[in-house]
Amino acid sequence: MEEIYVFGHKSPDTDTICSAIAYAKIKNLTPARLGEINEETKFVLEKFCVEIPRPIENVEGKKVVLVDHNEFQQSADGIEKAEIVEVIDHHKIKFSYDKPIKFLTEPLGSTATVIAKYFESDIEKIEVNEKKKIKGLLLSAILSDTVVFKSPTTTEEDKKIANELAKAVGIDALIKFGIDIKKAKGSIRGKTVESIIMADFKEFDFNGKKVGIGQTEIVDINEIYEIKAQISKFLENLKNENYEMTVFVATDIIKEGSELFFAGDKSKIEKAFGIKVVGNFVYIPGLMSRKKQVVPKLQQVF
Ligand SMILES: [Mn+2]
Repeated sequence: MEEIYVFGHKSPDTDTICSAIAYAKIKNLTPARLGEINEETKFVLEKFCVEIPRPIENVEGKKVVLVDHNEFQQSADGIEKAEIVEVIDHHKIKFSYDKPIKFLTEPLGSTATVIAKYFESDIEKIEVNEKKKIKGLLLSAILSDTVVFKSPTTTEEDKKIANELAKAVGIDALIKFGIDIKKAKGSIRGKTVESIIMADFKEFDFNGKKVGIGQTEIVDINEIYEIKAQISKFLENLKNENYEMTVFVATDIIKEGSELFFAGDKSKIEKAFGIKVVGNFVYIPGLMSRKKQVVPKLQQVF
């Protein structure tokens, strides 16, 4: 039988990797990844003794299932010439295809929630040890993508399903487990500015203009201020190479707000967020979600 690959977006995060593994298990497909996994995802895979999916480079001519993304810009090289058989996602829809396919999306906090919700009976059929692992991965992905339920993308369904999964996996202290996952990403000290910004970087097309937005979650925002000059310089160079605007969102998950750095038209940032900006970065209280708070606001001003 021809192999069907399941993968999430570039700069993979925990939801992308765990959703790909879980859905591949459910449907007997091959999980894959676009790029290196981060420290947080590594922690989760080790915790539940699950192998890292294999990397995939070019998917031209291959059969693929996309999870946790639907924009070609965030997908594998050669995606325009791949055969897409299915999409499961929770992001805004920017997708068209020349054939009817299965396209499952719901505005929930993670793709893992969508999978846990719609494939519950399939998951129950998995062999008991494997099932526990898959549920552990789905739980971790929900906690990660919702920033332990603090992100405004969080829904009641995310909380309900996460609690059910935690019970099945035998995790009592759900919030503590979530914070442990987030902390696994660790300090940014000692990392290069490029690796910090590019670890979770997505490209968007806003009215024909290319905008790149990176995000990192940290437990101590002061670490960001130590490297603010390098961040600005990196964003500026990156913009000049390839973008109309580049943005980097450093989210403090304890303080529940973000320092937003940018290179590009300042008035667009001021207009999008309704704030006055001095210089090229600004702290925005309550800003947690790129998808729900940064992307739609910026898109509107482009
Ligand atoms: Mn996601």
